[in-house]
Amino acid sequence: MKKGSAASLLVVGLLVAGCGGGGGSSSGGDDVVQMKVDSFEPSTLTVKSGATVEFTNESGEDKWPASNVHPTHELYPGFDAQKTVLDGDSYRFTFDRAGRWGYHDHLNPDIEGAIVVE
Ligand SMILES: [Cu+2]
Repeated sequence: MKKGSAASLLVVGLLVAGCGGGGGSSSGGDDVVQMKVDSFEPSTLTVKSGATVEFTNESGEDKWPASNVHPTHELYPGFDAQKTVLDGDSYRFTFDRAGRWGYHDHLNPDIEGAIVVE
């Protein structure tokens, strides 16, 4: 007759304290397009469907990112800041339609870029 031995379990409670505090760098999950004086950087940005792209104004001037085609912006309705984005400010838009979406600076339509949504 075998005698069962009672195994004692050592329960070790591990507290995993996430990644709190610290110096949070600006490496968020968003995709970023920098709006420069005379260009968008990168000029073409590829993102996954559903991604939110942040257009940051670092130009020192007013900017207005909007879908082509100027001036009606009907290529991708909704993709339009609809107002001036001031220097240091930003505009965010969530892309959920696959395709290649050309856009421009509505205040300076020669400045163009594209968002490729996969
Ligand atoms: Cu326009």
